[in-house]
Amino acid sequence: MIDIVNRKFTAPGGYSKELDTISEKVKAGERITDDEGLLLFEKASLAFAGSLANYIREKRHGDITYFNRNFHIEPTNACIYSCNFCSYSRLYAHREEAWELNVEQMMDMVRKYNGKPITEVHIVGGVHPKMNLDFFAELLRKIKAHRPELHIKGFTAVELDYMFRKAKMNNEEGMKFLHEAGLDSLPGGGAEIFHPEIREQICADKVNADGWLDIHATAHRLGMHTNATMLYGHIEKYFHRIDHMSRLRNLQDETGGFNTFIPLKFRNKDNDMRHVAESSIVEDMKMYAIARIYLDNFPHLKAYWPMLGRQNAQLSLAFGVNDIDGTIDDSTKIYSMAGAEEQNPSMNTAELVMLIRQVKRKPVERDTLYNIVRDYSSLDIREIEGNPLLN
Ligand code: V47
Ligand code: SF4
Repeated sequence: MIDIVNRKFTAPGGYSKELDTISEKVKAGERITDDEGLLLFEKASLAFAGSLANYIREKRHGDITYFNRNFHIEPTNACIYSCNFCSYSRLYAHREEAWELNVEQMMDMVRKYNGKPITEVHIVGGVHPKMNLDFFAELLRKIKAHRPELHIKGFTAVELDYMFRKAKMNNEEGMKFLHEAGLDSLPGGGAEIFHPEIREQICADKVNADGWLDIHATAHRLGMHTNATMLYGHIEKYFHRIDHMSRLRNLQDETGGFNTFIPLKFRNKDNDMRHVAESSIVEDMKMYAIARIYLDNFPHLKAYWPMLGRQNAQLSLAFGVNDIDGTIDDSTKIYSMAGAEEQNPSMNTAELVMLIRQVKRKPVERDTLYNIVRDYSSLDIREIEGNPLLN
């Protein structure tokens, strides 16, 4: 790690005074304002935002880059909602391509990992009108009975909002019920863009910003950790991104329950927003960098590699990102159907470790809550490849 505390990040052009103030604040560990966040989007070069973000990343995490070993279950792709950016939902338009798994089929997927050293199952899908709270509670109990130590990260606030309302429970009652059944933490999906100007145009019929935030606040109050996402790079303006991150930063000040922020790049294949161009890679890296600078109270920033592709995920490690999610297997459909870089996202541990090492960072396996499982930074790669427990 290079000590750059005293290095000056000089901003070019007409806004250099304001940008210099941001640089001073970052070096002093102070929070930037919403206006300053907006200025970074509008006026800062990628190099300027990136060097500040990398400074914060290295101060907090050094070269450590986390990954975890998980697998995904997608109970269904049928969904009562009709988000315009979604290429996944198959309830109405393409019924013949819809799937729904019963509890036993999902337990078969869990059993497939018997003896394999995964630490997390990630369960997210569409909002199926018939999959209710009791159905998912049964699944959670069965997973825990089969493999008690497996961390269950499941259900977006959108799925939970529907389940709770259908069961006539408030957020606290519903969350307690699922937590007692075995739900450990929540993924960050369903956040999209909170600002109503955009939310009403891209996903008008699902839970709104306050509803999403209340579900996460409720989980935090029960001692559960959660993630947060933002779907960016479509019709939103920069101030909508700042508004989104501001609501998250405020809630985090109150609860401290968020682990990770995950910017999700909008992909335009096969959905009702296919006429909207995708963001450039420069824009993507700037998004990561500004998120790292603005969200000073979020410990971690994740690049979801199946969406970005492997090389761009490597690049993001120089722009504030310190986590590249997990090994995953090829059951994840929500992105491949939207045109993500990786059509069959699967990487084994040796591949992930190499990917991180190639860009001179330290690969460290974590569990969902960022406890260190194993440091791979100096393990011989042949040792990893030859050991089924490491691979
Ligand atoms: O909320 C849907 C996104 C999210 C598209 O918490 C799209 O660790 C881009 O929440 N282009 C669900 N994105 C996935 C999710 C997630 C993923 C990885 C890790 C974690 C975590 C959570 O997928 C949705 C939506 O924002 N999405 N369609 C699309 N066309
Ligand atoms: Fe349903 Fe989620 Fe797709 Fe929206 S993004 S239509 S809630 S599956």
